[in-house]
Amino acid sequence: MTSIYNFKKITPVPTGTDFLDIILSKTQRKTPTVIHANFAISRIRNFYMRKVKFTQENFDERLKGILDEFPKLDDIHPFYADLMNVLYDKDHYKLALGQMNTARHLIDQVGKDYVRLLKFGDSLYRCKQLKKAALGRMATIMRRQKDSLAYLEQVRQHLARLPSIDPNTRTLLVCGYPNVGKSSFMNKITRADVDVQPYAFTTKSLFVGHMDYKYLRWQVIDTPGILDHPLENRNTIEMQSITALAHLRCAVLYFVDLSERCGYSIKEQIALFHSIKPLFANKPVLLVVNKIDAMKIEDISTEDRALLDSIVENDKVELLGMSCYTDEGVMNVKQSACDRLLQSRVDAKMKGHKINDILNKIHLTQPVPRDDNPRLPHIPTAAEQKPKYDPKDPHRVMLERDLEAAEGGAGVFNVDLKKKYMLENPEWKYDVIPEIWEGKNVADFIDSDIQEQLDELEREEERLEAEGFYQSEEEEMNSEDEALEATADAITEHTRLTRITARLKTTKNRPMLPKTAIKRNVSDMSDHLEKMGLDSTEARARSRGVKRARSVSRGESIARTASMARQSCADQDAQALVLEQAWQRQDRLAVKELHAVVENEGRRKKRFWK
Ligand SMILES: Nc1nc2c(ncn2[C@@H]2O[C@H](COP(=O)(O)OP(=O)(O)OP(=O)(O)O)[C@@H](O)[C@H]2O)c(=O)[nH]1
Ligand SMILES: [Mg+2]
Repeated sequence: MTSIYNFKKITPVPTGTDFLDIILSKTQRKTPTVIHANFAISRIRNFYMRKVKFTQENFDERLKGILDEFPKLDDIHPFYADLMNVLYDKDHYKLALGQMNTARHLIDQVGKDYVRLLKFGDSLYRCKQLKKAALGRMATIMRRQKDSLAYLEQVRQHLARLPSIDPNTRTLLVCGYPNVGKSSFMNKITRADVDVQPYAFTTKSLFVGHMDYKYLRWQVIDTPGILDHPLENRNTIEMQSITALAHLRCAVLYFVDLSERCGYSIKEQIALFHSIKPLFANKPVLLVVNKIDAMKIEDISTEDRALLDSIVENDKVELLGMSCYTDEGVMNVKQSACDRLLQSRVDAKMKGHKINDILNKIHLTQPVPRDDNPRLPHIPTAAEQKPKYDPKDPHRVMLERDLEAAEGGAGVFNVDLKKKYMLENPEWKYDVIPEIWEGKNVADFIDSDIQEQLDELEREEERLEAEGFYQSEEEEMNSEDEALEATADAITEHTRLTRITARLKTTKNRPMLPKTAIKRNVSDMSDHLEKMGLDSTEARARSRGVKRARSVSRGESIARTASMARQSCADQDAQALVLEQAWQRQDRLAVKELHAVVENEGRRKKRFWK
């Protein structure tokens, strides 16, 4: 059974000095360490700012971790909240966590302030001093928290050892005066192992044990003994029992020791019952009289008997006797408690709202008798008379398992199948079955009408042959068809090969050639065109035109540089030349472009000289 609160997984809280060591060494390890006065000041500032920020973030992260992991008293089940209040003092606990929170904010502020100051640091020395001051102030804040840290670590260790009590499950709670035998009962019915000693207050905290009843899991809580005095005078040990009684929905087993060997009189024990009775409200209560081996209920004085009876009558409590020594009545107490708790849980659920939703889904079918014939259960007489199997009885019916054990166990023993053969004469069971008998194969005679079946098959065969069933229907292929088939094969083969070569060509990982490396000149193109029977003069003229135009645009980019002025004369010459050539070719488009370029150029140059 898992607790809903995982108090066992809280990370250990380091002591004050350890906390500082962890954070500062982390800063040392995780931030750069080499800086030089000759470096640019912005670099020096960044170097120290990073250190301050990193340290502050680490403090923040660690402190936030503590704040998040420790349970918040307002968020957890009231049982745990009260138990923590009893054990660690709610105010102290909240104060410690509050101080952690304050320290976190103060450190954040220090970090922010010093990062701001570092922005104005004008030398390596000054920046270093600022960083030192920032880390020093953070350390001072943290050093002041050493008591809170130590306290929180103690709380963590104790929380981890708390029993995992599930406040919402079926629970039996054992309570009563000290030394009355509560832990003895707990050890009897659960798998727990609680210390049992003949003196009071052996059990000093809550213990939880688990058991099964009616295929359900139950938790049994053993509580420390309670004395009968006002609530204010109760110590931490007793208060744990009171907390459990107050907050857990459970069946209460109030233990009394009528023999008074526990050291407390019957009157005191009954008085305690009455004083803690308000805590039993809405819970099934059982008054368990323990140690009946030492003193029976009937043997007590009439005065004490009257006290017991008054409880039973007035408070609707069940009185049960038992003894952990003789085991008398222990199971009875367990079963009664479980049954009463189950009943009360069912009653509580029946009163709730949810029950209607569930009841709507349940349909109970009642079979209607089809006639008046009585159909009583029937056990065959043979089954009834069969002796009951008893492994200790030497005359018992031997099972296969017994035989196996007797004859060498599993792996050695072989199951005897022949023993179950059903034959005319049971004596034949173990006879050897021959394969050849009087010169004939026994297998031939297993199928008695085999000859007739064979004859039948042969007759059918003859009939089929006569009908021409097996005559070949294949026609001879003529030479034309053969040629067609050969061509089809050749085509298929060719397609297959083409597909393979194409696939080889388009392999993804082939080395890519840059476009510039693939040299294709105009003469290649014209050759190719002419080979195809086309006229290439026009294409050649066009390609030349484009080339010239590009060279101008390259000039354009050169002119953009700072050496524009120096280049301009040469460019102008080149432009003039190109223009002339273009005019000659009557390439109007190119001329238009060139005009635009030249104009642009002129404008830019003007701007440049300005
Ligand atoms: N004669 C007799 N003695 C018993 C019986 N059950 C428990 N005892 C003895 O009573 C003493 C106290 O038993 P515990 O089980 O430790 O009692 P407790 O109520 O858990 O005591 P605290 O933990 O101190 O509150 C032990 O010496 C047991 O041996 C019983 O049925 N008969
Ligand atoms: Mg005990």
